[in-house]
Amino acid sequence: MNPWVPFVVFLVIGTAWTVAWGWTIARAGGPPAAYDPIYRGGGWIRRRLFAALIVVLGAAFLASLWWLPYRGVAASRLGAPTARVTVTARMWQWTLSRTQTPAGTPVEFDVTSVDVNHGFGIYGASGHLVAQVQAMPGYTNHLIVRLQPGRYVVRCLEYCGVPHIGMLTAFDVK
Ligand SMILES: [Cu+2]
Repeated sequence: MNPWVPFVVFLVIGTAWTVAWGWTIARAGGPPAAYDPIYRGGGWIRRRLFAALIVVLGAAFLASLWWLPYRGVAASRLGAPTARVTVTARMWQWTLSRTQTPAGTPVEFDVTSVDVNHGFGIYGASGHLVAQVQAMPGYTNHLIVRLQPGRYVVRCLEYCGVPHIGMLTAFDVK
């Protein structure tokens, strides 16, 4: 997308919004109105809008559980992992227990760190981020993914020092 498009959209909407507010404020002259009648009328609408918001957000929350990357959710969606890769992060390198994983089947990455927080990011051949999880000291995060054949690059997604940019490795999916 052309980067000017969101800028122009923001500018047009922001200008319209500002003009609308300015126009409303300019028209709102005279003595202050009594608060109670306004609150009684508006409160009725607010309570119903709030209830509707709770219903919509609750439904969105429940629907989004399906996409959560947590181990149980991912395993129920993709199936039980058939391969496991232990991933250990340290400043400033990755150690993978294997550098080749099977294609088209769920693979579990057990990710931890021995020093500081790192971000385990798997990038596909076209350079886009496929999956990611935090690499945390004293804790193991589980990432279950099903990958297509190809070479994948692992980059650190959490700034962990000056050599952070060079903290990468790769593995093959066959
Ligand atoms: Cu890093």
